[in-house]
Amino acid sequence: MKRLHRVLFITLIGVLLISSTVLAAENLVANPSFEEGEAEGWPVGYAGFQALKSYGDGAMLVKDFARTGSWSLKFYNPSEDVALGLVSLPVSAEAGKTYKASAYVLTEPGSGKASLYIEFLNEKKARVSATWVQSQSTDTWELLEITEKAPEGTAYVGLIIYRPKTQKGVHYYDDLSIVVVQ
Ligand SMILES: [Ca+2]
Repeated sequence: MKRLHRVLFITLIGVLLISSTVLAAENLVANPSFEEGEAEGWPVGYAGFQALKSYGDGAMLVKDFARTGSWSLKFYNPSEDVALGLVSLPVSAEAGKTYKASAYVLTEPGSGKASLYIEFLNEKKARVSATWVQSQSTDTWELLEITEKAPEGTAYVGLIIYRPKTQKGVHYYDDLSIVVVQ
């Protein structure tokens, strides 16, 4: 009986730990798996960054590959060489808190590297800071992750999936997230 109590107690602690982890890991990104939007169009909850202004400029929702759900976002070579970037809609953030941004990317063989940025913005939604990681460009779904403390002046956080015009080819993105880690 004593042993059973101990097992129950350990199980209870385990359940509590798992619950708190799940709560702590709430994803702040809207439409993180790209399941909302128009086929071969634009995902709901994102805006174009820099040269990417409209449909057909090098990014679209496709069903060719998906890590979860049915859809992913495809970056491809548009008619001319341009940088490609999509920004998640900024969500409220607090200076001093630490945030982790992540995304999965699948690279077509022979393509360049894909990048993920975490961006902190002030109250006017102007950039306070941005840091980034680059893919290894493997041919399986690769996790890109970046963890940063929100600097002084932060009011919002967002992520950017980005490819400079020197990195050509085809990349698929799926399962984006921003979580508070502490
Ligand atoms: Ca998806």
